[in-house]
Amino acid sequence: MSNTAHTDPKLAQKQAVAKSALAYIEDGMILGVGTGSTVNCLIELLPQVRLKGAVASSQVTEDKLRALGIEIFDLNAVGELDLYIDGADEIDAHGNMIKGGGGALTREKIVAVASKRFVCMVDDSKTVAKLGKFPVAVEVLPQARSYVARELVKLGGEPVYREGFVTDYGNVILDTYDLDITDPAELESTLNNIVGVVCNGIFASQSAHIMLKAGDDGVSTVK
Ligand code: ABF
Repeated sequence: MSNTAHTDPKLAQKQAVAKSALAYIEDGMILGVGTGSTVNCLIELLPQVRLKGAVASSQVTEDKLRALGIEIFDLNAVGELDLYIDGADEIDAHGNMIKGGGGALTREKIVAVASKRFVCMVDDSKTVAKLGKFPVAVEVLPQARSYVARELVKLGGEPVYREGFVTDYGNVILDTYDLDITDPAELESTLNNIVGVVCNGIFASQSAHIMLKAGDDGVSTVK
């Protein structure tokens, strides 16, 4: 058996962008922390800053933060957060994003909407002129799965059931390909209006305020 470890070709960019995100963290704050491999690079750096604690956007993130001794707060107990830092699967020039490849979209959206500022960290594979190559994750109540799938087809999408995956809230995910995302905010709202949909992976109403974009030449900031 080969012992060649799988290496992420974008790891260096993820580490660089995570390092630059540290500049947005203030002493003593309660930080909203996202989910994914880019955020994992940030979590590794958090012992360098002085946080009061964190609100986590997934159980996986929560476990990693606890392992570092960072106190976890319930969002209901802390009110509005000053800052949420997360990654994305795709982001356009306006800060609209597709998120949810990791399946934590609902909790991510809740923490994002409860935060004053959203800083999104991406490597150069994530920036797009128009959203939509990456499938839109639609979190659905299990009983509504077939109905919602038919509605997504009517919208021109091709939903694929994410088999063997259950969200932190006990729901299922339909990864939906081929949606026309000309107007991200409108499609986000249309998807939310389908009965049985809990949340969808278009983040237009919660677009990023600041995009930190890593490239081979360093990290640039788009506001
Ligand atoms: C999360 O992290 C998700 O919304 C998105 O799917 C993912 C990006 O992950 P990675 O940083 O591993 O590319 O925020």
